[in-house]
Amino acid sequence: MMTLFARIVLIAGLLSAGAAPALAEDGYDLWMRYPATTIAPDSVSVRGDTPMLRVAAAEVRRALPAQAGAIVLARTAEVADLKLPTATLGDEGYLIRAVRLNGRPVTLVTGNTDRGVLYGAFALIRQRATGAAGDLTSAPRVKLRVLNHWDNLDGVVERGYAGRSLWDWWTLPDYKDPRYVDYARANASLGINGTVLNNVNAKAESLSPRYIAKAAALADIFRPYGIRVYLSARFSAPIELGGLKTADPLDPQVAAWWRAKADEIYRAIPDFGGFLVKANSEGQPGPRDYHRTHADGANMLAAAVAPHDGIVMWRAFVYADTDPDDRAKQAYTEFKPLDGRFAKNVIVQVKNGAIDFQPREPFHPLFGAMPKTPLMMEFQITKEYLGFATHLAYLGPLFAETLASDTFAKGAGSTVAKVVDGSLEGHTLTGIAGVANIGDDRDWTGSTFNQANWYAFGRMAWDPSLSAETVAREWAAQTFAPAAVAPAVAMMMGSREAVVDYTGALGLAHVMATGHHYGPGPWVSDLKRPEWNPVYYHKADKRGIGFDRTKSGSNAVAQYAPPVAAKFADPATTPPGELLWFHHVAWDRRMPSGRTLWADLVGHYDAGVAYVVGMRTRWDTVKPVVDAERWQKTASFLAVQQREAQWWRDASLAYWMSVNGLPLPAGVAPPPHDLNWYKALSFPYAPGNPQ
Ligand code: BDP
Repeated sequence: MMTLFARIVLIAGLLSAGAAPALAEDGYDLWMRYPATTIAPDSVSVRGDTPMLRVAAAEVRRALPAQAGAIVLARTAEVADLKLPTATLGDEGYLIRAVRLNGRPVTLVTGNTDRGVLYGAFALIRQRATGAAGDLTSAPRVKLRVLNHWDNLDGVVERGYAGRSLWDWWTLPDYKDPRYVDYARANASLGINGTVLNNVNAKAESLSPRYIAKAAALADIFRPYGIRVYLSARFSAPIELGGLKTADPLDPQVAAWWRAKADEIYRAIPDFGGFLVKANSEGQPGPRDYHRTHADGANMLAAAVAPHDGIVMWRAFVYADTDPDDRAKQAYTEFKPLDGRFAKNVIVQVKNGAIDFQPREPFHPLFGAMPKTPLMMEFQITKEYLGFATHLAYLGPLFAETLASDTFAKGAGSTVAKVVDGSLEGHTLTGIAGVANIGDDRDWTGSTFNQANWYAFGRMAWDPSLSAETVAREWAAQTFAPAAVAPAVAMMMGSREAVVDYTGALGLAHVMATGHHYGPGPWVSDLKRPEWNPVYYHKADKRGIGFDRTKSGSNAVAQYAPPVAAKFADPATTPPGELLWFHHVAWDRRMPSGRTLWADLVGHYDAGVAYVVGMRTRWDTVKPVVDAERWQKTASFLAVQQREAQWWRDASLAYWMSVNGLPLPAGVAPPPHDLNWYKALSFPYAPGNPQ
């Protein structure tokens, strides 16, 4: 028998031998991993006393180490005698500067409003945590920086892979989970200033008095953090909740019902942001049901919220089973003629690409095509088509690629970013939305690296010109120990391209399995609506592969400004990454790489898998400097990703070979199973797919 002492010695020995270098962590703290010893409370002083200034000061006290020096938070009006250059700050920007106040050297954090001070406080924390220094001035380039939660009232998150909804609708408004405050802190730290609480596939009940009270409780919690609450509105709510016979937007009773509903919401939530609407899309009701236009529908709702300064975010994600035209063209066809017909407080929300959040899509042709209408960007942060929460895919490069795309709407340099930030046409109502990847998992987003996608969305919504790498570096510096930063950034930067490669490169899209969208399904051809089938998108046959969107095909290219249309109309000038999006190309076409299209495609699949192998190797090198819990979860997920990348590659190749009858290039490993084996796989309980 071991003595007690011997046992203690043994346990201590075991612990130190296998000890993690840092405390085990579960990722709950996100990028706000503050040091244990924090600043002395009296080193931070605040001029003024409002809920927002109070939370700003509390955050700084909590975040900064004892040696941070004296810090003063104040609105610019309080420090007018310093004559600081504050004109460019607007009502959300901030300035951080070393100054002397009352003869004492201090770091001043200031803004024209409380909100500016709040964002400045978080910027100071970020600056110190990333080892940066010096004066800092910043103001957001986009006004509405909004998360879209696709959260259902039963707690299921549509396309959510990080657990259930954060909102416990059942216990609200009485019980206020402290986590709601942490959610608000995280968003405020990035400058996110709005959140749509419920799914765009909305239930009318979200607008019932009971649920308005629940939304109001959340709004109260979020308010000091500068976050406004919005709701998705079901267009037919006047029928379902109001007992009306119609939801026709031109019916006076319908308009009156919405006005009264808006008044009711604003009584409970005085700073309610407004409505987000998915209408006449994928079975949702809308104005088209009454032969009215999207503008008729949007303007009617806009009139209801206008007296309260609310807005309507009206989605352009529409395609109809009655329209046989190329799905990629339908939103443009429907919305372009409505340019100039939307009310002032309507902003049209357009997905980054014309189909649906694929790993790569050319920018949506509506950007640049509706000069008289403010257009809001919609990105998807949750990775519905990029490996759910399990695959490591940093979306910064995807966001940046879209924002930097040149629409040529007003000549060269008319980037999507300039459309979205309003500078191209002088719009002041501007916005970026991100479909949230947040759930009630301890780490919020299902994996450590998915936190970077929430982070990147927020930072790039604030400043669409930030580079993906800058943002990755910033995030990693606040998330990992210094020695892990460079390897983490190196893993992240190529990770989205790797997903493109192993799911289908060169402009392939919508080749995933049905419903849950988990894994490959390029062979699917039997779904009710033609445009639900992957074969509709890739059009692979014995001769070639790809969707002809030139004049000889659907002519979707004509929806772009002439220089862009000309570029996309010719396979020789179409970027290789978008080739099969616009062209049906022979399998033996010579590619810029010198290989045939077929050999190139195969090469991309293998490169994608190889990248994941490389990420695993790199992740192994940081084991000594990352806490055991986060290291292990990431390592396990990378192993899953490698297996699934291989599966995508093998299943896809098996299918393409069944179509083109071509052998694999020399030295390439054949898929280990035949096509039927891959086709037979089924995943009835894959997450994120509400039935
Ligand atoms: C698709 C999703 C679906 C959403 C839809 C939308 O598969 O769950 O409802 O987009 O954006 O990507 O409305």
